[in-house]
Amino acid sequence: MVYASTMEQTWRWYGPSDPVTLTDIRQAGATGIVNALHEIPIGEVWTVEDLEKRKRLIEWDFSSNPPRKRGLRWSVIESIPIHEDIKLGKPTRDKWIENYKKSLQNVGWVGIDTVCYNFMPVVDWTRTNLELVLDDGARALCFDMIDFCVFDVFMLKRKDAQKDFSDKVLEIAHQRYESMSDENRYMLQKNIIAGLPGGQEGYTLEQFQAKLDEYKGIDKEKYRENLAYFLREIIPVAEASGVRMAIHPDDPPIPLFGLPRIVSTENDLAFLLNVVDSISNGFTMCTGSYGVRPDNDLVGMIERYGSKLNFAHLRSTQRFGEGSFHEASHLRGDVDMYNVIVAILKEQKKRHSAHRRDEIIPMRADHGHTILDDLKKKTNPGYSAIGLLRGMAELRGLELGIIRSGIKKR
Ligand code: DNO
Repeated sequence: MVYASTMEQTWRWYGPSDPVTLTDIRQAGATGIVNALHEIPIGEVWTVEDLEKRKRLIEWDFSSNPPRKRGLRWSVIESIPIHEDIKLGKPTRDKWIENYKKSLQNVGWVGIDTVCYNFMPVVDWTRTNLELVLDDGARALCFDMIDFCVFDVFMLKRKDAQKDFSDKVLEIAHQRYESMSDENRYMLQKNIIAGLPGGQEGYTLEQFQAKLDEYKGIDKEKYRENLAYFLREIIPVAEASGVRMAIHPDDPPIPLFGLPRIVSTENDLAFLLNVVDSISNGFTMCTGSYGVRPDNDLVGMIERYGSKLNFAHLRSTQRFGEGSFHEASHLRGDVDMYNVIVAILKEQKKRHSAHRRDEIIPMRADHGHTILDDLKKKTNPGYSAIGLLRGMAELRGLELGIIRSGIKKR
């Protein structure tokens, strides 16, 4: 049989208030936990004490006497959010960058080796509907360009917003806006700007507009410079601390609200990986985010930049209409999951031959459908247990099949 190691199966846990428990995650077959100290205000230092406390909670079960290991390790932090002053390139950024460096040193000190983060301005991941009902009755997250246009042009009334949409989208959006109830309009606003789990912050309409205004004058080039400045500062510290950074792509990978987006394409990736050439300056291959753009060649991106692939979010999306998509089940939709996994496993083999210590790449099933019993429960959108369990089970089965049949692109 061919030698090949499997990826590390991880699961995003939102902390003690997550309805999905660590025991559930263990039973789902994951061995790695993806977690963040969401309670720490953006920009503040993550202390060794706080990190160790959370690590103990994740890795040890104190309900038994004596306490025993749960069989889970805190493998990835997702995310240490970046203060807006850094993104905006304000003079005060240096103070926040110093804090970020301290956090990374502390992360390395407690033995966590991967940090996922993003450089999206103002909004983190964005969806217009968190409960799209699919034809099998499952609920899925959705980004509908018409609804997005309704919000941007007719509710937020952003200056010149109509220039960002086609005439067709504008016309349908206008009709839809007119026919929407106040409650539906409120729900749409809430979905877009009130903050999704793990995202940055929530805003009111006025706060949101004020945030957007701060970005006036920051175009793509300037924004790239701000990211480059940040990377030049923090990557050497990450490297010295044994921490691998994994930048998450823009979700969705297109400009929103006239804001610059710089992690959406292969060209963007090439730019940022080039700023500092280090294994610590790596990326998250989020197949669902990059995969929304038909011009992104996911398999090629892994083949070309795999040595810097530090984390994988495996999920698929289904495009529809003009720029819209919903989350598909993990092996369906637009993502060629078979060849994505082949490419990742090939990268692991290369690392094995090169005796790299980070041979095993952590992956997690991302954004499951809400199905079965979870339809009756309160869950974190995209992160209900059963949907993710289904996704993870499908992915691990596919991975095993690929390994047993010799890891060949097909
Ligand atoms: C959503 C996630 C994002 C991601 C951050 C990474 O499910 O993929 O919130 O965690 O963008 O910084």
